[in-house]
Parts: sequence; C-alpha cells; structure tokens
Amino acid sequence: MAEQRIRAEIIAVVNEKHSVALKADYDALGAKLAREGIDIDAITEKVGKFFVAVPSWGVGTGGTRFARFPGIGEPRNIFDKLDDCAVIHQLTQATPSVSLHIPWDKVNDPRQLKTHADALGLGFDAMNSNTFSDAPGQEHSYKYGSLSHTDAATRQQAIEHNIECIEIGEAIGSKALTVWIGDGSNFPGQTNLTRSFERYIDAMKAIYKRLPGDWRIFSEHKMYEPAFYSTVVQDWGTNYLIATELGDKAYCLVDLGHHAPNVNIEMIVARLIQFKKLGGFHFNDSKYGDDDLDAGSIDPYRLFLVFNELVDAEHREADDFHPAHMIDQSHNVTDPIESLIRSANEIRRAYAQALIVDRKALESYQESNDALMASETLKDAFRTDVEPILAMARLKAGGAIDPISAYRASGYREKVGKERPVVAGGGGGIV
Ligand code: LRH
Ligand code: MN
Ligand code: MN
Repeated sequence: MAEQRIRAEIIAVVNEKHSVALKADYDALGAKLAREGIDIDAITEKVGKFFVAVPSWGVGTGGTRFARFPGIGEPRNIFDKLDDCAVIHQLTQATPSVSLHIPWDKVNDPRQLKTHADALGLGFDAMNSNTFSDAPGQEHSYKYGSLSHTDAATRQQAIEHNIECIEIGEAIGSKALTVWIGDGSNFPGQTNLTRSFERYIDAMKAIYKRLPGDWRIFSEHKMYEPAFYSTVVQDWGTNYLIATELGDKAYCLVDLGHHAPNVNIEMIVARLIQFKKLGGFHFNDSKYGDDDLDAGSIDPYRLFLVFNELVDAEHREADDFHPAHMIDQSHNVTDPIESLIRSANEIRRAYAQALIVDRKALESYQESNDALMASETLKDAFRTDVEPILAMARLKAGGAIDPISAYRASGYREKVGKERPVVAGGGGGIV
C-alpha cells in the first residue's frame, strides 16, 4: 500500500458529504446514456484506466518569463516534488507517474529517488533534457544553440547531457526521452536554415544510438520562443521529418501550446496517428502563445476535439498507437497542486466526452455529407456533463469525489508551508 500524504479519513469525510448527490447524478446520467445505448459503467471503467503524467516542474510555483513569485510551501527538491505529485494522484487517481526535467531536478542518487517514488506508488514517465538554458559550471554556453550549435564541442556537450538523462531514466524505470530545444535565430541571416537542421539531425542520431531497445524518443516542436525569427524544430512537419530520419523509436510530441493561434491541432494529431508517429502530448491550454495554462481552461472544445481523434484511433485500433499523456503547465496565480488536479480532471473529461460520441451516427452523417448533423453529433457529446463519470471513477479507485475541496480540507499546503522555507523570488526563466 502506497504511503499517503493525506490521511484517508479526511478524503472519506469529504466524500461522504458528496456521495448521495453523486449517486443520484450518476444514476440520472446512466439513464440518459442508456437511452442512447451506452453503458455508463463501461465508460467509467475506461476513464478510470486513463492516466496522465504530471511534470515535476509543474508543482513548483514557476513564475512568468519575467519574474518569480514564491508560493507557500514550494518543494525544496525532487523529493518534495514527488510528495506533491503523490497528493495529486491520491486525490485524482489519474496521475500515477511523473515526468522529470534534468537538471531542474537534481538527481544525485537515482536509486534513492526510485525508492521514494515506489513508496509513494509513483512511476516515471518521459525524461526531459534541458539544453535551452545553461547549468551552473557547464563548459559551453547554449546562448547560440545546443544540438544545432555551430560549435561541435557545444553540440557534443548537449548530446552527452541527453545521454545522461537516458541513464538516469534507466535507473528509475522511465522508458522515453523528450527533447525540446530552443535553438533558432532572431534575425534573418543569423543562421543557415539548412545547416542548422542538418547539425540537429546528426546530433539527434547520436542520442538515438544510445537509446535502449525498449525506449522511445520524442521530439517536441514549438513554433517560436526563445528564438523569434526561426526555430529549428518549429512545426509538426519538421518534427515528422525528424522522427522518420531517426527511425522506429522516434516519435513526435505535440505540446498544445506550441502552435499558432487557430491552428487545427486535432488535424495534426490525426496526421501523426495516420503515419504512426504520434508519440504523445504535453497537455495545457493557451490564449495567445505558449501560455502553459491549465488544460481545458481556455478552449475545452479544442481539447475534446483532440480526444475525439484519439478515441477514433482507439476505436479503429490504429497501428502503433500508444501515445504518452503528459501535462506541461506552469504559471503562478494558483496553487500548482490545485491546477494540476484540475488539468488531470479536464483531460479525463475530454476523454469521457469523446468516448460517448455516437461514432456510427457520425460516420453515416459524414458519408452522406450532412455537415450539420455530423457537427451536432460531436456537440451532443461535448455538451454532456460527464462529471458524475469522472467523480465515480475517482471514488471507485480510492480518490476524492471533489478533489479540490478534499485537498483544501486536508490542510496539506499549510502543513508543507511550515516545513519548507520560502524560496526567494526574483527574475524569471522560460519554462
Ligand atoms: C518550453 C517548454 C517546453 C518543454 C518545457 C519543459 O516551451 O515549455 O514545452 O516541454 O519547456
Ligand atoms: Mn512542452
Ligand atoms: Mn512550452
């Protein structure tokens, strides 16, 4: 039995308050879905098996790119971060794994870290390397790039850092490496667009060579920032080229915030599924750019449409389809534990809504070019309040019917606030 950071009785007391209402709402939704030929329990079971990884960097109070505003009880180290992640999982039962970021996470002893995670019932999802900022004492600066740098020694240093991430990951049971680089240029002419991509591919090939047989490597594209004129891995087309150049273990990672406004991300997802290169997601939401806001907080319909593609692929048993689900968010106006709880729930909500889409009807409306009814079929599922399904899935797994109120009732933040000293505020950094 995993160590629990919040006492089970506290969750039970809060659950008790909500249990009568949940049963009534679940029965009512069950009756509605039954009229449509859907077995609510089958949906709840599927939702209960859907998991998403929490980013270690998401439990720290980030800040913006401009400043850091310390929060109460910020994790002091990776062990504290895991404790916070365990709370999120205990309440949601949706986040059993953590995605690390090296060297933001200082892992001196991977075995000790694994023991701590095991005790909390947590595993590790993809490792994330960082060659977009300089670590203290590193020999070569990434100011002008990393894996695509003009200088071979700088590229080599970035390659070795990625290999170190793989080695740490191997020791703690991770099975994937995510590579996001900030390489690019601010001015036309600053870099040779072709040469820099050639250098990047060569460097990635060196990392790929060191990838264990049962690992996958994810490259993450991002349209711009920190480079503003050109970015080496800027879009899904480039990303697809990388994945095909590298080989079977290489896949594309789609961070929802890394696209221009209005881009049809669900179509990108469909394309990558079709060509067997969808590696996974960094879920978050945004209004303008890479805002890293809570999943579904700005445009829940878009999140649903992404899940509609995922469920469609699941439904037709698409080949080589096993995307990693991870959250990538970090901001500073909420308690990060609450925001991550909310994101995990919103992601499951989009999944549940996509599961109840009447796919037969949708297909026949598509075949007969009934645009209105096809779009209504999606809207119908999206409009359905599936909260009772989400709450029941959490309850059945030992989580909280209302995780945020259970979290607030637990006093966890106040407790760690006493144990963990306030971290200094100050300048920001891109996350
Ligand atoms: C930068 C970024 C990217 C990475 C994360 C660690 O844009 O947000 O999405 O995945 O930092
Ligand atoms: Mn990301
Ligand atoms: Mn980002």
